[in-house]
Amino acid sequence: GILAYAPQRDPRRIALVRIPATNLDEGLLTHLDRRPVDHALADDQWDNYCAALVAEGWETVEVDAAPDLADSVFVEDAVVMFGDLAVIAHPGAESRRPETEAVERAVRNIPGITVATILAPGTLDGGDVLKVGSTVYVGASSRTNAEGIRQLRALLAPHGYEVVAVPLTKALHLKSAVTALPDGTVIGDPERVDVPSLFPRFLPVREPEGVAVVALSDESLLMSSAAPETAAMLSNLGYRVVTVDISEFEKLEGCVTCLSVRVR
Ligand code: CIR
Repeated sequence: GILAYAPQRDPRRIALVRIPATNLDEGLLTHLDRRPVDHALADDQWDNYCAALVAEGWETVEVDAAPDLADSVFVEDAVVMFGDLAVIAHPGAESRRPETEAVERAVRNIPGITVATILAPGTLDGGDVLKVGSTVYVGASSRTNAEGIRQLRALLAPHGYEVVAVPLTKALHLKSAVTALPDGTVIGDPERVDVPSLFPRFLPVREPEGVAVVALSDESLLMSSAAPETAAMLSNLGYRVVTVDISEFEKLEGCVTCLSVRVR
């Protein structure tokens, strides 16, 4: 007869993404001068980015489009995942605040997710939050304020995470300056973080676009094709590196991490 022999199913690996707005070229700029954005190319690059996630075993879930929210494609800033806990951000830039509503809706549709929210006067952008194991580095940036950091610390304490706040005056977001390899090594530009020695294992990289890596699994990384030296260095360290061209998003101070939220 047929025995109750449940096949081992892989847990769903979901990545939230959001299609670029029609006014993408009006996205906020802090450190870069405005350069023309090629919309058709941006759409192609976004498709390729999503395809790269799918090819690596991620299921992409689209947040409802927000055609008039220029920065909405940078979905990472609107929510941060800590296992089953979703923390809805309160973006530091006023123009980005309407982004969170549909992101929250999308997150609530995923079974098993609990939702918490950063509230005014607290501000927090997801791009300022870097998880390394149970340590959560948070950039005190122009977008994330002390109250936002306090709220995140209080929300995460019962879940066993330690929030380590990091002064950040030379980059837009913490993750525009540093990200983490699957083994917990923090890689980034020592010139763009105020105090690089705050990170116990720090690997400096030279290319500006090389600071951003998305850990797709324990052995594979997603990176921008604009950082070939860094890609070669990381592949020498034993990682399989997948690259995507995201030039149009880089013109708007976005990077590989900002274009998706990995639910994990
Ligand atoms: C902004 O200024 O908010 C957008 N133009 C770029 C956001 C990039 N997000 C990120 O680094 N996490």
